[in-house]
Amino acid sequence: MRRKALITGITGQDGSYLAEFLLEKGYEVHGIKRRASLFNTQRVDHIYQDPHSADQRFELHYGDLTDSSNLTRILSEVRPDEIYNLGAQSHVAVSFEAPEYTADVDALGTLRLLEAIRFLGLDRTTRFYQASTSELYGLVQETPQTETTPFHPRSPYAVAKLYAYWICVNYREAYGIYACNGILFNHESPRRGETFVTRKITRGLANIAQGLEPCLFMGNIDSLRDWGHAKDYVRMQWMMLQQDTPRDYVIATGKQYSVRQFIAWSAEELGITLRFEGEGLDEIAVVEAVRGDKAPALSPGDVVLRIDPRYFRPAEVDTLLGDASRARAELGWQPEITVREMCAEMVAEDLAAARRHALLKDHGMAVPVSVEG
Ligand code: NDP
Ligand code: GDR
Repeated sequence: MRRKALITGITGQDGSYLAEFLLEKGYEVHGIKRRASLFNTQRVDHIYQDPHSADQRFELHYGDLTDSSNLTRILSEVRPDEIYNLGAQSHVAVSFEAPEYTADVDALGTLRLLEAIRFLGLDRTTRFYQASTSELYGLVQETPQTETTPFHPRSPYAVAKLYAYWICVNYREAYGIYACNGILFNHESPRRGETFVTRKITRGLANIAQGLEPCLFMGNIDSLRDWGHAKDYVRMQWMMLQQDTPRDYVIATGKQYSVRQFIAWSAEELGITLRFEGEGLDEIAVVEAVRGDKAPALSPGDVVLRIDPRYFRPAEVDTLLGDASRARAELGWQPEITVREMCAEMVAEDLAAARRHALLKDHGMAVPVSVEG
């Protein structure tokens, strides 16, 4: 019998990589997709299979984590061996603007799935992965952070994810459900949403280099993160569900860099040397030199980055650094893609898109450029 996986958040960054990974492993992959006025399936279009085709192994179901009747129906139809709960309102800054919705999706959505597992009598057969997060550590109590570091969430997103973390542990202890939390540190890729910091930088600088945008406006560029590649992290999500006993694991690279450093690397990939000048709200990044043909719109002296306080958060997570020793020792996991390799990959894809858009613009066509986030 082919194994069946159900992924919430399949249209997101991780969902798309995980779906690819599981299809390669021979799984039948089901995904829950929200109804929207546009298709919104760009990240999974390349693996989409027509429902009329014979031997269909990839299927999307309309659904929403705020709707328990619909979740229960999908679970009863699919009866998956493994559920990966990746669906979430996943943007920390947005969670301050939509705290109640974030709690509904990220916290109660997890409960709804676990209850559906119980209600349908899948508690002995279906394994459950919960997308937990390093944001749980928030105001960090020790460095590096491990599975035993105390939590101190700093946003409505993180508080909602804290509920989801504990309800997962609780259903494991109370009902014996195979449920585990992957406490994942930031992970990125060319498929990262445009309003998360790394993608905002690689896409923004590529657009500026091609003359599509004048300047990047950023928030706290002193923030420190432990960034890995999403491809390495979804492999670990699957590995976690293959153990005899469910357990929670930190997934991280163990290396930490500032947002400013990521900006400098991204600029280097475009042949631009940047100089940071000024302090606080007056800090800017100025082009010092341009090499090669990737940034025809830029010259020395151009200002490509300014600070805009609108991107500061009401409460910030200043520093995160993970220790994935448990995952390494028990599962043999370690990341294969370095942050520099990832940055190069992201810039290359965003530059290719920016070049296409510049060509369209030259021919008088509208192109998507600025994003808030
Ligand atoms: P994305 O934001 O790229 O994807 C989120 C997914 O959730 C999208 O498919 C989105 O659908 C879906 N979704 C949002 N709201 C709902 C809803 N109400 N009902 C059903 N689905 C919904 O996130 P990532 O792929 O980056 O992250 C995956 C998970 O891992 C998330 O839970 C995130 O919080 C968590 N996480 C991510 C980390 C990271 O660094 N990437 C680190 C730690 C945890 P749509 O496409 O329609 O918007
Ligand atoms: P984060 O990711 O909040 O860590 O949550 P994000 O990339 O949004 O921010 C990282 C850090 O960069 C700072 N920053 C900015 N961030 C954004 N988005 N835009 C800016 O202009 C900007 N300027 C500075 C932020 O303040 C922050 O310190 C991500 C999400 O994927 C969560 O779902 C996940 O749980 C965590 O990672 C681990």
